[in-house]
Amino acid sequence: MFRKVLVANRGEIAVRIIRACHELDISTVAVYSEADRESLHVHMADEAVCIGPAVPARSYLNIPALISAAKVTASEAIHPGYGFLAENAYFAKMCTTYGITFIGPTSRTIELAGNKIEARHIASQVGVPVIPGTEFPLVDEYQVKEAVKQLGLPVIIKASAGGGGRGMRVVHTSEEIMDIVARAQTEAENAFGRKDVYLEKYIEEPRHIEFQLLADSFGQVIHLGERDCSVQRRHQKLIEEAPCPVLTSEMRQEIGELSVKLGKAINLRSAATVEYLMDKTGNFYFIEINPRIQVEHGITEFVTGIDLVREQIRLAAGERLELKQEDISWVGCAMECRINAEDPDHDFRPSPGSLKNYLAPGGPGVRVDSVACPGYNIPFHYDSMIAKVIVHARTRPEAINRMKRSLKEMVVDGVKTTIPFHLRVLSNAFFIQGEVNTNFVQRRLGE
Ligand code: MV4
Repeated sequence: MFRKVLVANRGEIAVRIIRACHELDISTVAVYSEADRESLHVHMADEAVCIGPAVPARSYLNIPALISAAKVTASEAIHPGYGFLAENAYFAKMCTTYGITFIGPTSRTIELAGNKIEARHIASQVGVPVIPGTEFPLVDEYQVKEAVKQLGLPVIIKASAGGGGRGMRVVHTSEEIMDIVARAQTEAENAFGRKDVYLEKYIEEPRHIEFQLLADSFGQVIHLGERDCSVQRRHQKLIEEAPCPVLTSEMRQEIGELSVKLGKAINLRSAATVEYLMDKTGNFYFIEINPRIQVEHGITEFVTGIDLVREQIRLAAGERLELKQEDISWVGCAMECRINAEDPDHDFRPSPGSLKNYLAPGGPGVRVDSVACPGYNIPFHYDSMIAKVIVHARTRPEAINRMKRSLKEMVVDGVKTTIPFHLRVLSNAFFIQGEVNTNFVQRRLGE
């Protein structure tokens, strides 16, 4: 096992990783920008290194600064968390070049996952259902027109290097399509450095369901079931739950096994998530694979009892998966609300500033992952999530009830937060019925 791990991230995920390391008796190194000097992750780690100014490009995205920090502290491994460099194949490669273990998949797997056209191809080869669409980057008008004839409108144009909702456009009429393709290519080139775009049939009002994978370096891959992340707004997830309220155990097993096949096909190790859309008739379609720990991993931890970050570290150290698929079972229902410093009454605009009073909820079945405390100053340079409230209960109605109780107990003074929004969702009749899809917030709450 590693003696020392550097955590290349900030905020609640840095704290989460430090906790997992300390439970494994691993010494920790925090890195921080000038804006995070007083942050909780800096206090909790055994050592801390300042890696640059607040602007992410010069600190948390600064590869030479991170590799140097790992070298001077004699760290044997780097955990990238999520966001920042977590899906940067070049960073994973640089870690390896400098003799540091990257706690995540290989740079080759990250590259594959980052190429959506390639990932779709591999998925369909192993029998994972993919959304009907084009198998190659779009090149000429004839090809586009033929594809639209086959698929029918509406279609969606996606950047092969995009993901998480970035670089997508829905097309409703065939007259506009060539203009939109051209614009999408230019945008993709500017945003991602690769201009490839492809077409898919547009799925209306789908549920967003993702399967958690764990893999070791000996080719063993297991799945830990799914999370329903349909409650989101402008591609920002707001509430996630496990299990998905409408999935049968037969479907879980079928899609789980297909996800495992895909994991094996891309030589996965560590943790990853396979994302699907589920249409109104219950059909599943693969959309992308995310080779990282995700924000919402805690709900899977609650229902399976498995510490995913601990597993990531063990697996990166070359240990075997101790659990077989038959050993995995799911208990109860877990739900997560992301508490953001945003004003839900004003289009969720950021509400940065200093916290005055702060009190996290507690009690049975409640977990709060956060770096907030009274007086904490929320830097405007980074994302606005200040806490994740995660609850676990025997049934979904009990989980909803426990979440409402927790959010009412929580005190966050000094900034606007998404708490009132969450309380509205938790009392919404459609949500209570488990009737959610990616248009829920817009359609049912009029946001
Ligand atoms: C789609 C889609 C409908 N049809 N693809 C958005 C995030 C990215 N991972 C894929 N996304 C979508 N792809 C087809 N063919 C609708 C979405 C989508 C969405 C997906 C998941 C969660 C929230 C979403 C919100 C709007 C659109």
